[in-house]
Parts: sequence; C-alpha cells; structure tokens
Amino acid sequence: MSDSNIITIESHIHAMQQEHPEARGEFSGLLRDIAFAAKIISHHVNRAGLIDILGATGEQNVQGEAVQKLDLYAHEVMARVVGRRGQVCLMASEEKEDPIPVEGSELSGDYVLLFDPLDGSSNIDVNVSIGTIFSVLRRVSPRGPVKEADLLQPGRSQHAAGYVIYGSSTMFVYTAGHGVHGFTLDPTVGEFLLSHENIVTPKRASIFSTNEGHAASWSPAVRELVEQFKSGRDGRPPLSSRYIGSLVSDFHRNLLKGGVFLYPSLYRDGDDTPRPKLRLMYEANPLAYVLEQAGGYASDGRGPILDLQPRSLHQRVPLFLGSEEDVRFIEDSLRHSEGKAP
Ligand code: P6P
Repeated sequence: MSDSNIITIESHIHAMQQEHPEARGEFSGLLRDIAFAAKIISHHVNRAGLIDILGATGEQNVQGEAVQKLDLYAHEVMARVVGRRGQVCLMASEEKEDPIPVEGSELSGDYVLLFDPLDGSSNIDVNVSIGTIFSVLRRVSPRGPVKEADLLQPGRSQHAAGYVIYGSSTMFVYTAGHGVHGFTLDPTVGEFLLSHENIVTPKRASIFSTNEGHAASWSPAVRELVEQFKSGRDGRPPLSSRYIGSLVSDFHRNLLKGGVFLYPSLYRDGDDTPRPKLRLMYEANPLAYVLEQAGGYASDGRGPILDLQPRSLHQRVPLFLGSEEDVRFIEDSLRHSEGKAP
C-alpha cells in the first residue's frame, strides 16, 4: 500500500467534517473518541487469555445475563473515554439499567451515545469474535437537563452508528449518513486504516444466519420461511447456513458477503406471548442504520426497524436484517401471516 493510499480513521473523519463548514468539530471529536476507546478495548480483548480478565464477575447485568470481566472493562472504557471533551450530554449502556449523565456536559453536550460495550461476550472464553456496537443521536430537548426524549428517538434519527469487531483483525465499521466505511487496526502503528471504503451489501443473500436450536420456539410462519431458505425458493439455490452466535460477527460476514440474519420472537409452550431477545436501542437500530446505508434492510417482521418509536431503553425486538431482497421477502411473508407475531 503506497503512502498516498494510507488513510487513517482520523483523517477520514476530518475529511468528512470539511464537507460541513458549519461543523464545530464536536461530532468528529466524538467519533475519534469512540475509535480511541475501541483501540483500548481491542488491546485488552487480544490479551484476555493472558491476564486475569477472563471469566465472569459473578454479577448480572440489567438483561439478567452473567457479566464477563471484559464486558465490565469495555463498559468502563467507553464511559470514561468517550465524551470527556464535552460533546456528549448523556450515555446509555446495554450493561446498565439507567442512563449515565455526563458530569459537566448535561447542559452543553449536543450528542447522546448508546452502546453495547461487548456484544457476544459469552464467546469470550472460547476465543470467538465479539464486538462493540454504538449509536449516536443528537439531543432534541433544549439546553438544560437531558430528557428521556433525548434517548428514545427512532433509529432514523441517528447521526452515526457502527461497530467494532474484535476478530482475526480488529475492524471499525461506521456510517455518518454518507455510506459505510471499514477500517482495519494496524497494531504496529496503533492506527485504524481505511480498508473497506463504501461498503455495499449484495441485494440477494447467499447465507442465512439463525439459531435453529430455537426452531421449536418459533412461530410456524418463521419455521416455514427458514425451510424455504434451506430448500431454495423462486428457482434460487438453497442458502448456506452460517451462525456464530455473536451478532457483530454474523452481521459483519453477511454485510460483506450478502446474507440474511433472523432472530425472531421465541414462544413457550401454550403461551402466545412473543419473547424477542435482541435490543432495539443497542443492537437493532445501529446495525439497521449501517445496513440501510450499505443498501440492505432491517425489519421487525412488520416494517422498518428504523421507523420504530422506542418505548423503553432496553426494549427488545424481533430482528430480520441483511440483503434487501430477502429481508423484504421475510417481511412480506410475515406481515400477511395469521397467528403469532414475528
Ligand atoms: P442465541 C449474544 O449473547 C447475543 O446477544 C448476540 O450477540 C447473538 O446474536 C445472540 O445473543 C445469540 O443468541 O440464542 O443464538 O445464543
């Protein structure tokens, strides 16, 4: 790679800011802080097997999930590093019940940061790729104490969203509304270098991703859909099944290769209450924004994820996302199906 082709994430963010002469640099500074936090987390994730931060803390998070030490560490890094320069008035972490006011910035910061510090953390101890997911909103309430409305905004209001995948290499993938761009961490210089400019996801899937171990808990309509992906539909060949069980890893592979990810609501015997698992604010919205910017689509089985009006911070939703043609096929099929919700 010649020097002229070496584009760091800092220079990419700076170039993006140049296109907005009115920008004061707060938004750019926020993105740079997120990238810096990602480098710190990556360093620890890659050493987790060598130092005593493997294993669980014995605590449970607001989701009732066992908190792994690295989860907690990643949460602390995001909470401390991002917004220290006053750009952020409020944060919300998937790990914490309540939002985190940012001391001294409640009255000045224009942005709200939501993040899942380490998604897929149950995979840490078996060395499977995991990830950080983030979403940036702009406050909607006037200067002063932040309000719940500043947090519970539809996904279409996001100013930026993205994820970091800690895998065979560490990648930072984000959108700020002008396409999706991927940066790979070069550990020798500690820089994220542009490696995937303008990511566009294939319109048709070649992969389907879902945990078929839950099939007995799906609605009949979802079971039928997965069978169609397995057997081939409309003259198309069967899709390959790929499922890692780490959302960022499944998402990233499908984004680049073309795929459809399904995490529908689960049902217990004799109980028609839909039980979705994935979180709207911390997982569905940011990934849906990245996906739509890359030409894909994300649905809750009835309509666009990005149009949902959030009711609560830790709200869960059924999630079907990936290649547009196949996700719209899922949505059309489920929207008209009788019986249980997606
Ligand atoms: P299941 C990890 O716990 C996670 O939140 C996502 O990263 C992943 O997509 C999903 O849950 C896996 O859930 O039920 O297949 O184990």
